[in-house]
Amino acid sequence: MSSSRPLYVTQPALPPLREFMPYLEQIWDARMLTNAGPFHARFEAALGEYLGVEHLALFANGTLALITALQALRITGEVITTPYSFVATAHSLLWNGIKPVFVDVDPVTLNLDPARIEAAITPQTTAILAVHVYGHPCDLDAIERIADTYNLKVIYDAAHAFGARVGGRSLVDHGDLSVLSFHATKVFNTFEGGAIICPDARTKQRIDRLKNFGFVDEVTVVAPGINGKMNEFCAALGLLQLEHVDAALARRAELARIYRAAIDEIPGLRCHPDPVPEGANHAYFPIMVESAYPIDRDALYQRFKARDIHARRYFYPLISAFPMYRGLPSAQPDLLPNAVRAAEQVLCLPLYPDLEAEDQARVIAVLQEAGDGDA
Ligand code: T4K
Repeated sequence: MSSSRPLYVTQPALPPLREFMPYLEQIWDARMLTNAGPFHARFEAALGEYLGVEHLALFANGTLALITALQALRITGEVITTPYSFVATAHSLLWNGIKPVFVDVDPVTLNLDPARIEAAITPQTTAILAVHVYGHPCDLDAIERIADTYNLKVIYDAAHAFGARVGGRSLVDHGDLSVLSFHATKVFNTFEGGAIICPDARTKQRIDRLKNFGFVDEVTVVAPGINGKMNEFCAALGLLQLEHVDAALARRAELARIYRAAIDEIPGLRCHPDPVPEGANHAYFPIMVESAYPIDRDALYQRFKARDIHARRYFYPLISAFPMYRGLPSAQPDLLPNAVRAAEQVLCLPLYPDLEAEDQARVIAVLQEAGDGDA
């Protein structure tokens, strides 16, 4: 007998509340709520160890981390980026007075297409802001080659990439800086949160100052920094979440395997990407609804909605279609055919560690019925 509860694209993974209570008691006792408290220090160290990186700075959320990452590298002028992402990616550029230059995505990975980057470089270009969309790696080598050739910085928006690995190494350990999000909807959450992974202690020091208003000491401010600090509640939760994240990743992989096996049998639907890269974190489960399927992506989205299943069209509309971007020459849809197609075809299905087998079966049944042409 199938359930009829509403299903969302994700549901935050949380540890048992009883496990969190001792952490809360410690915060209450210490009365240290934020500004680099003891849990902040412990979580930062434990997270670095988990990710296999030496230097990182915690943030209140991924967007503030992105904004600060650009400031930390003193990025100005034009930055090459992708239209196929969450809007925070490009907004971080506008917040810094930087002009985004959109470049189309690769049709297979849906990440920034390195083959199209060089043509977009001008004397004003200072950096590439690429996104590991759905946690799948960008073409790291090709992007690095271009950055080296043209003396550009590389920032990876790795908001989706927690726990993903490439060649046995953490995916966030690439580029000049990588930025994580620990938002409630992410693979690893601290309610709200984020981090910048950086190459050395000096860069970390600069980032730590920038996220604390630019303070160096009680009386010295060296930059117009923002308030990007992670508080003790979120840091304590993060510390505890680390104990559970491997089980959550394993459960995601299992659910993804079940989806793939079912969807491979349905003509007109394609799992993205196919095959799934080695070391994937299964942060999302995107499918492409192609023309051979009896109904289009939006009709399928509505059909799910009518059954209280809230799949999401990540990422539609494209960032380049929003009012603050669509006037840019690089935002013209005919220059971004692969991103436009993806925005029309992709639907992200519910995927989270607590997704019950019967609920996943409900999702698959909708795909099968619509695929059979049933009304
Ligand atoms: N770069 C990229 C590539 C990103 O994807 C993001 C964020 C960022 C940067 C910025 O990082 P942060 O500043 O957020 O740390 C969500 C998230 O708000 C956003 O974090 C995320 N990307 C984006 C892809 O998705 P919405 O507006 O789609 O979320 P919302 O509230 O509709 O949530 C989706 C579903 O999740 C809901 O239908 C129900 C469920 N849900 C959600 C929340 C917040 C829960 O069950 N519990 C919850 O607490 O943007």
